[in-house]
Parts: sequence; C-alpha cells; structure tokens
Amino acid sequence: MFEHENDTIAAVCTGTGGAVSIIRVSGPRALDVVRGVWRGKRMPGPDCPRVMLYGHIVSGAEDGAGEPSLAVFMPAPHSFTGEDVAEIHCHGGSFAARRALRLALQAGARLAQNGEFTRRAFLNGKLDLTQAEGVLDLINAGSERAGLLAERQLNGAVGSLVREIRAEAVHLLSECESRLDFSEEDLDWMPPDVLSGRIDSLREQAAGLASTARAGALIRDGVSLVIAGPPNAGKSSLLNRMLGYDRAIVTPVPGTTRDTLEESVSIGGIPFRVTDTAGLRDAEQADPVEAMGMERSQQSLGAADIVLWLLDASEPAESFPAQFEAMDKAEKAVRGKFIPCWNKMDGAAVSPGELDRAYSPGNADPNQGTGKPPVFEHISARTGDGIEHLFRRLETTAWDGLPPAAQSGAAAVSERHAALLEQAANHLAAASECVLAGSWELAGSSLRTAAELIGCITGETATPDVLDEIFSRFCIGK
Ligand SMILES: Nc1nc2c(ncn2[C@@H]2O[C@H](COP(=O)(O)OP(=O)(O)OP(=O)(O)O)[C@@H](O)[C@H]2O)c(=O)[nH]1
Ligand SMILES: [Mg+2]
Repeated sequence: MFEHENDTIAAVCTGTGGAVSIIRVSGPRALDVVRGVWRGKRMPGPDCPRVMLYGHIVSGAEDGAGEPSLAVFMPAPHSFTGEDVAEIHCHGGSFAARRALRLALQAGARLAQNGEFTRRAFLNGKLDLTQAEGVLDLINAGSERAGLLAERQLNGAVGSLVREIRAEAVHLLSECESRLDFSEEDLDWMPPDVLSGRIDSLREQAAGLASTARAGALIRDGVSLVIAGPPNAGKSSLLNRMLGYDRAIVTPVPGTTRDTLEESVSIGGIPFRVTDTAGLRDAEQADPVEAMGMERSQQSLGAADIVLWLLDASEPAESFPAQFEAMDKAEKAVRGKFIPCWNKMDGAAVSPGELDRAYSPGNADPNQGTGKPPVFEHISARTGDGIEHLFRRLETTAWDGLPPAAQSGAAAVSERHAALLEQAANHLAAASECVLAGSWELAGSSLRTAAELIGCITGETATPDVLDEIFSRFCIGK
C-alpha cells in the first residue's frame, strides 16, 4: 500500500532537561548500530531481548571508558515500530545524548524525521492512524481530561467505532454489487427498503460520531475567557481568585492593569485560557499607555469565546446607568458568549435582585429581539462568594448545549475525522436514495466513496500526503 522505507533511523527521543536521555534506533541495522557505539560485559542481541544491560558509550579517547549507560534490544515485530529497535539510555543533558546520536549516525543510521518512528509503527500495522494521532494528542494534552481523551483514542476507542462503520458500508456495498453481477439469478437479496434503511442508520451513526468533534475540540483546545469591565471593577482580583494565587497586580487605583495577561485554569475539566484586561473607560480619561491597553482589551473582546463583564456592585446606585451603558456598548464588539457579573457583592448596599432590576428591560438592546434582561452572576472576588456558581455557569456556557453523552467525551473525534465522516454521510444519503430508485450502480459508487473516506480516518485508505501532513506535526524522536 505504501512504500516502505527500509533503512535504519535514529534520534534522541527524550526532551531536553530530563535526567535521562534515550537514543532510539529502529530498522534492520538497529542492533549493529548500537553495538557499534556501545560496549558492555554483555552485549545486546537476540539471545537477551528486552533486557537492560549496563555498559558504556564508546569513547574516542584511548584511556576513557566513555559514558556509563544502559542498552536494550527489542527485536521485530515486538517493538514500538514493529522493526528491530535498539536503545541507549544515558544521563540527561544534551551533550551525552547528542554525542551518542552522532556516533550512531556515523555507524550507519540516518537521522529520523519528525514522527518517523510512529509512522513506521503505523505502516507496520502496530497502530491505526487514529491511534497515532492519539499519541500526538497525548503529547499535547493540556489537562487531565484531554490526556484521558487522548489515552482512549490511543487505546483504539475511535478506531474501533470507525472500523465498525466502514465494515457495514463495505457489507452494504457488496449487497449493491451482487445485484449488478448476478442480475439474472434469484439470490437472497435484501429488499430495497430494508437496504436503504440500513444505509440511513449508518449515515446517522457516521454523522453522530462526527458531531463529537466539538466536544473533542473543547476538551483538547479549551476555551478563551476574557474578563472585561470598567477600571477598578475587580477584574485582576477575579483572575487571582480563579488561579488561587496573586498573579496580577491589584490596587485601588483605577487603570492598574495596562496590558492583557493570560493564564490557564481548568474548570470542570475544561481548560480555560483566562485573559485579564485593562479596564475600559472613555479614552479622554486615560493616559497614552492605558489607552493602548484599552485597545488590546477591545481586541480581546472580539476574539473571546466567552466574555465575563464585571460590574461594580459597591458603587452607589447612581453609577449603574453609566455602568450598564458601558456594558451594552462593549457587548456589541463581542462575538462569543457574554456573561454579565456583579462583583464586590460584599460591599453592595442592595440585594442581588435589586441590582439586577436596576437594569431595566428598557436598557436592553432593542436589536436583541426579546429585550429580555441578561442573567447576572453575583460574586465577591474578595471573599470568594458566588465563585462556584460562576464556575458552573462558565462550564455550561462552554459546553453550550452539547448533549451529556458528548460531554463525557468517551470517544471524541478530531476535526480531520469529522470532516471525513460528514463527507461520508453525504455519500451515504445519496446511496440510500439511489437504492430506492433502483440505481444499483450509482448506489454502489456512493457507498464505495463513503467506505474510502471512512478508511482514510484509520489509515486503511489514506494517501501518503495525508500521512505526511499528520506525521509532520510530531517532533523528531517520536
Ligand atoms: N470589597 C471588595 N473589593 C474588591 C473586590 N474585588 C476587588 N476589590 C478591590 O477593588 C480594587 C480594584 O481591584 P482590581 O482587581 O485591581 O480591579 P481591576 O478591575 O483589575 O482594575 P484595573 O486593572 O484598574 O482595570 C482593589 O482595591 C481590590 O481590592 C471585591 O469583591 N470586594
Ligand atoms: Mg486590573
């Protein structure tokens, strides 16, 4: 199916800064290469597979014993790549590892390309493409939940669902084709309405799996949350409260925060990138630096998935109309979700209900249709009151109506998978119609295309450039 590179590759497959560095060599000459750069009382070989041996990396100097290290041999096919793999584990620090790698390259190995070990594992049938992508997701996982999702994918959760769908598509394809091949004979065929019904439910299955992509994106990539509002509303205090430590400078002086500040925090397993912004007020009141900060705040508003707008509840009621006006004005720049939130509830003179009612429906943007007043949150960044409630609101806003099943993220496909599944679903819809119309040839060709598209997900029908695209995102040594 694919051209097999059959040379021997090597790379340092551990990151910089660790205590141990591993040089991995894979290919038919892996053992020779490692034997050429490493010496021990016992040498790695077929007689002692998968045993860690103690020895030294060979030294250039006559008297030197060389770097103490461990070596191991994992013969094909029971290795990560499915080829002969030999590794040297030496002390961390880039010098030792690079020297060992240089020796391995001199001994005949070629420097591995990005993701080449994993690519070989795929080509040798050790992993399907979804599992290989799971490896990448695991490396990039920014939260425990994203890690779990990647782990499930690595263990084949997505792959097995996709293979089920493909197997059914191939089965239904053979039904259509047998009518073409044996049109004269009286074979035991599925009635057309039954066949089209099965194609329909397969289409639903494919579309359903595609729809898990949004949950996947949310768990993997998270959401951006921007805290905005007038100066001194307590935006930086809230960021600090969310993080649990004093990240941003907080002072009673309006205009303290000059530049946007981004930090990550996990809420309900969803990674939130939280941005604290410079308070927004009339440009005339601001000095040039603050004005530049406000410009950045404006940009953040437009780019955020969720904007949390803080209002100051400790201010006298006379300030509210101006606060609401500033809020409504800012909301126009927001493309994501908007959550208004009263802060400083510990210093509020009136009840939450009265605060909310101060925003009369008359204030609501008439273009918003219903003119329904927004649902406010009520917090105190100082005491922490209301923060849990706000967190739950942020969580549900991030999930935004996704069904609970999707939220579990048991198996969530990537954008790449979803695009292929959606295309396949369209071809399945066409196939179903053709079956009802008795156009067996067209039905067969749509089913064949659907099966090919689905096969591209696991790699059964993927082209080399698809593989290039996927594996180029890996680092060298993986
Ligand atoms: N009573 C009370 N004071 C608060 C609360 N949150 C913040 N403050 C105080 O309000 C003042 C301003 O807080 P900041 O967090 O710096 O406000 P900010 O919105 O970041 O202000 P700028 O960066 O100037 O836009 C500080 O004196 C805080 O201690 C709160 O919940 N209750
Ligand atoms: Mg601030």
